[in-house]
Amino acid sequence: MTPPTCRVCGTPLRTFLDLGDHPPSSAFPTPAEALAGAGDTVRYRLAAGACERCALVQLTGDVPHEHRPYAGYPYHSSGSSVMREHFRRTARRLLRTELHGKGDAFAVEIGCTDGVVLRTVAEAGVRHLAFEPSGYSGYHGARVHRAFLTADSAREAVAAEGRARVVYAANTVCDIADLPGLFAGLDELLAADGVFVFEDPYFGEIVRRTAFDQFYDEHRYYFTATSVRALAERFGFRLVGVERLPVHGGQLRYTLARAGRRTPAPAVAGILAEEEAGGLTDPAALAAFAGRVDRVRSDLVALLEGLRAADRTVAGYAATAKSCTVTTYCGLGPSLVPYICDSTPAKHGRLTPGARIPVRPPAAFAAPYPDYALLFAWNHADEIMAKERAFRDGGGRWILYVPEVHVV
Ligand code: DWN
Ligand code: ZN
Repeated sequence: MTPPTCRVCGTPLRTFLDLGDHPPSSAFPTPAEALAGAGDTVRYRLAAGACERCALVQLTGDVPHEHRPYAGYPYHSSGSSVMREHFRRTARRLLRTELHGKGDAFAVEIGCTDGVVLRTVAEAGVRHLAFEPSGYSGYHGARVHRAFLTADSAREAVAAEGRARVVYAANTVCDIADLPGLFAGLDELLAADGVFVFEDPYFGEIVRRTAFDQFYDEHRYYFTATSVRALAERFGFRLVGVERLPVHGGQLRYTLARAGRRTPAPAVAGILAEEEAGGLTDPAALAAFAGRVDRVRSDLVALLEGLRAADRTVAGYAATAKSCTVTTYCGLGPSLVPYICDSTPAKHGRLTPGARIPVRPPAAFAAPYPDYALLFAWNHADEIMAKERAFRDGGGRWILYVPEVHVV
């Protein structure tokens, strides 16, 4: 079988992780659909590889949908107060550094973080537009162009609004299979001295925390500063800024400018050197990561089976996209995790993809509290554990599996 090749440069990939066949992470069937053998029956091979030439870590195979199944897509970034504040702070930073005093500046967001960023930008009187193909309407009044950013859609926007000083994206670029198409759109859309600022899960943190659940169908790419530098240069841009972010399990925020327009900040050389020294995508490091992932699976299953044998009650907390990877790879079903409580109304009364664990509203968590709660939204642990203080005070215990299986 021919080895998979890099989606950007065509070089053979070195596969380092194979988690088996998985359902789409956002396919939450109703009980009736599940009974009829529908809703979540599509499977794809969840495996990841590193490009030997451009260092881009990526899913090695195709996924069931080239773009997210946007009809009824159930993810809303505003589900977390920490994330809402993060996006407000980000918008204020962009206003201060890139948009302040820039006359009739125009700011664009790809994907829309529920409109939090653009509403903050709009309140400062800056023209704005979101390229967001989903039909989700809760964008708090932000101006949304229901399209993917491509050279054509960019030309349309420029004809109407002029070129953009800033294009921003959060948790979106890693989902976009056609990166050459994205950069063609950016080239049409960005002003000569404009910047493209985007943030995504950092592969360095995924490896450091053994956060294997960050691998799922929507995340096509797992960026590093090294791979983003190569990507930028391939399309006439340069990596001129990089910033570590604590959100979503550890992210990097990248700032790209057109070649020759800005001097790279010292932090760029710093992280590139750190990645080089750390051998982030060396075969041995990646094999060790895969070994740790296997260990998490055996430890988590052993813990849950032990709790079941001791007649202790367990519930899942937050039916995250990531949870699909964990339940599928570890073979967790309702016999080990009888239900998951989640704050997304679109998921209530449905079953999780593949594992078919019932999803219940948040109120079910305390009615009555389980003995143990398996936290699938570990990236929001501080916020959730504070909110659910009474669970812990009443003797409840949290099960976490990042960076290894442990109970708090
Ligand atoms: O990359 C992506 C990230 C940004 O968001 C998307 N592809 C899909 C999604 O991934 P996720 O579902 O793993 O994201 P979160 O933010 O880790 O989890 C969101 C889920 O957790 C929602 O179903 C809501 C739920 N949740 C909850 O039930 N109670 C979340 C919080 C904060 C809570 O308190
Ligand atoms: Zn490549």
